[in-house]
Amino acid sequence: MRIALTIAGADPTGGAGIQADIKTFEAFGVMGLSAITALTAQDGNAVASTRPVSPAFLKEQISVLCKKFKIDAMKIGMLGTAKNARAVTELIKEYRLKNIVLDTVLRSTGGYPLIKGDGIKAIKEMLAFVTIATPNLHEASMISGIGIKDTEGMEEAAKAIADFGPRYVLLKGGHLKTDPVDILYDGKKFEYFHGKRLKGDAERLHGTGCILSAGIAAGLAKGGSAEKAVEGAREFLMRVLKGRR
Ligand code: PXL
Repeated sequence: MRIALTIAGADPTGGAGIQADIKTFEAFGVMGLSAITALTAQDGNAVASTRPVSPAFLKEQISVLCKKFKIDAMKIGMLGTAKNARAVTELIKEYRLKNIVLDTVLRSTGGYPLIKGDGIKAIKEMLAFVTIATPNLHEASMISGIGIKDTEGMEEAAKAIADFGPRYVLLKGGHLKTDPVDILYDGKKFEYFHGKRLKGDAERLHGTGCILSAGIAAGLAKGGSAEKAVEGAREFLMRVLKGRR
């Protein structure tokens, strides 16, 4: 069985974070390992507070797993602190980890900050070592410094983020005013993934980014191309959301 590791925060509702990632890995038939960056107290609508673990303990969780298992792919989500982000980057280099999906989580759907300290700087440093970065519109603006209103702005921001070094950028346009579209940039060309606007409250929709990035990691773990992994993860996410209605 192929193995995927998620490095992310714990969500007691199971809708996002580690719990959502493990469920996603299982659904793809991939064995899921996890290292927890932070605990969160939340009800699915609003995050009440978070408790990041120390960078030393996060490194220990990951190192112990890396020594025992051959990790085929990994997903990185909420990091909790800039220090935790830097600790993970060090381990990616140390263990030469590959097939990495970085969900550039900055805040919760409700707006609660999920990375403390200079998180954006630490995430920018990590970008050079990842296979696919999956920013949403807000994260892409914060990382690229480019205001995004439409797909033209998305393409511009994707190029700016690609300059930090990830092999691919999947810029998620779920928060566009028009129909949602995700754009995959491979450094040369753009592939558009068109979707339908879903209506729903934050409770039903929170965690969509987590499920998508975990699904992509599962696809990569199984040996699929980035394009196929994105396609498979998008289909899976739509099925999950329809089931939550
Ligand atoms: O969707 C971002 C996110 C990531 N990770 C955890 C979360 C959330 C949003 O609530 O709780 C643990």
